[in-house]
Amino acid sequence: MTTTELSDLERHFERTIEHDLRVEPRDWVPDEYRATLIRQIAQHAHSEIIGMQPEGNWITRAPSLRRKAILLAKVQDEAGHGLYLYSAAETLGADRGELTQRLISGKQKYSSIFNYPTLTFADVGVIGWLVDGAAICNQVPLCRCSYGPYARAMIRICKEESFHQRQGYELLMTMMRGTKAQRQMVQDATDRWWWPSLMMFGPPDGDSPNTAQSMAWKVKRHTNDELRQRFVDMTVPQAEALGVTLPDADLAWNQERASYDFGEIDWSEFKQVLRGNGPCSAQRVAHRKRAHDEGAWVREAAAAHARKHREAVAVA
Ligand code: FAQ
Repeated sequence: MTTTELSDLERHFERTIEHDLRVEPRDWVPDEYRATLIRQIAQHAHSEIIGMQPEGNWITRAPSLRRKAILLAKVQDEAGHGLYLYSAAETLGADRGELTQRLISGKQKYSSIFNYPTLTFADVGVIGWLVDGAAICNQVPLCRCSYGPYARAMIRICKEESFHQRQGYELLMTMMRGTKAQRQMVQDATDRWWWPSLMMFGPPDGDSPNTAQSMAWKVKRHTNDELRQRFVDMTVPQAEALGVTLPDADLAWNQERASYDFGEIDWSEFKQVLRGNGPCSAQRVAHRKRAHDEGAWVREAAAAHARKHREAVAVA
């Protein structure tokens, strides 16, 4: 490719971003843009798949058939989200098998939040309320991401996350109308999940190496701290309506900022979790690896079927 051709392509890419148009798989993109998207989309896909485990833990022990059916549907949706996202990564030239290898060998990250245990059924409700609530806050702006296949996948994912958030909140409302022990379970789960939910948004803006470039490319539309603040402001009134206390003595309405002030996040815990030292990190990755190994025969059978089908079509 000549220098003139390359600069024409670069200009076209920059104009696409500038005019808020979508970049599509057929378009030329800078290598760094492709790498950033593969990194973020793969991490997002891995999070959805690993994120099936904490709640999957309760499917066989759900307290009623209704709760079991809802939970099964939710966990199945998460598998679907992972699949749309791996497909979006494939449009950028990534190989799904390779991405899975990078996950199970610890080379690629998934969300810190899924390294915490689900100790009681109230955790299922709190994951819906706080974790899906945080996911929605973070992901609604991604529906306007500059990369078309990712943005379009996010539209459906956000609709489903919305159902997930509501089922969690409804579950908690029901428990709060129950016995004292049930109310305590909800409070205990809230205490354990609140701070990890705030960490989901990523490091503070000053320590976020990727934000500036991702915002310039309109991959990210808001910074980590902006979205974290939005989540806190949205969630405090929900906690009040539910009747639980958020475990932060510094949480207070700031009239001047028209937002809630909140306490210092323990970033050393976040860093530990990212290094693979979260309470359930080893268990989550080992489980994913086991499932992948045990599924080898299914992948082989599907590939053999596809090959036979191709050969039959070629003969006909
Ligand atoms: N956990 O420079 P930044 C869900 C990494 S889906 C682990 O700020 P960036 C649905 C980051 O990758 C939840 N790692 O990075 C569900 C980077 O590492 P690298 C997942 C984290 O990309 C609900 C480094 O730290 N959602 O919950 C985390 O600009 C219920 C520096 O960070 C998405 O993935 C973290 N929390 O911003 C499922 C959404 N935060 O790669 C089941 C899409 C940061 O340079 C049940 N992703 N890191 O080595 C994003 O919006 C962004 O990637 C951020 C991070 C905001 C997560």
